[in-house]
Amino acid sequence: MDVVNMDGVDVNTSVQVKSFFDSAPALKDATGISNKLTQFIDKNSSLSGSEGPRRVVCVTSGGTTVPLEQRCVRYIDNFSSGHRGATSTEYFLKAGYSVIFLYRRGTCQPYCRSLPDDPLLECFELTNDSSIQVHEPYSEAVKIAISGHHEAVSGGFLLKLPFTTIFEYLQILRLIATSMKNLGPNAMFYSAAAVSDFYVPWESMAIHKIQSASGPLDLRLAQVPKMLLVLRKEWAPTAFCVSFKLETDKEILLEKAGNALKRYKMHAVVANELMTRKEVVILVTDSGQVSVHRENDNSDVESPLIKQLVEKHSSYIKEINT
Ligand code: 9Z3
Repeated sequence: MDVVNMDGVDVNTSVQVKSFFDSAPALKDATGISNKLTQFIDKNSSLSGSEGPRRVVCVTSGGTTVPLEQRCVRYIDNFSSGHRGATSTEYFLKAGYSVIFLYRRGTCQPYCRSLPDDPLLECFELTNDSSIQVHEPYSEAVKIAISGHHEAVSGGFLLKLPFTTIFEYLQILRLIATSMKNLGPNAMFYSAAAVSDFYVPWESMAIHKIQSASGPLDLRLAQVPKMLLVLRKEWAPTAFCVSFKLETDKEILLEKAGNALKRYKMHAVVANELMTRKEVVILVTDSGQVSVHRENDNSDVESPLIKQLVEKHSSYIKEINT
């Protein structure tokens, strides 16, 4: 039998969470991040849209790394490109939300999806008089990137916070969640980041570069505590919470997504399969499962997905407020 705290998190998870944070290396510039968050939330909570107070969504994006050494040379990583998070951010902004974009350094950024891999070198060229101009084939993509990004950031509607390791990710997520508490049901979490399931606890991690001369390496990885439940129950108890379930085996995807919905008390789980993730996702809620498809090869599955989530969020806010 699980022993459960007042807030619904089992005691075992609480102990693991406490030990994760107690032993994590201190977050660099925690005060600077907190100040940015306070400013962003204060500004946005005083704004209102056509449907009441402005809503704020935290979109997490890209994969966390697991360092193997404290003075890190090697780490475990995963495939996530950050495309889902960046694209979804654009659609949330379009829908009138403000977005806290918690992203893995170096991954895909909102409004930059149509730019080439090395935008600075490929999109710009030197003219004969040594000034810089946009290389014609990219002029439209560059305009979209600069104007979209500028409008969102200078308007105070987009706050971008980078992470690399699992330690940074979870520490920043906790800061975001606690600063969003005042927004009540107008807050949403959209957890598209691919979060490591296993990690090396800081205190049992080698300090220096692991030596290959010592022969084959045996590593014991601890399980990352199930933070979704803590997010939902302790850090942001009134927010609307959406998580993602990724599998490569279609047969187990929906069962796993259903389990996540119940276990972590999510309001919605987006189930996706690795190979088809850009074409179709399945939205799993208490009312059932709905397949969401992109309209054509040139459109984004995030467009209909965000539309459905915004509707569900509206119903949730209404229900809480009545
Ligand atoms: C997702 O499932 C995202 O949709 C993808 C997006 C990572 C597949 P890309 O960044 O890919 O566009 O290349 N994110 C959540 C993945 C995840 O780790 N979920 C955990 C799980 O499946 C729950 S937190 O157990």
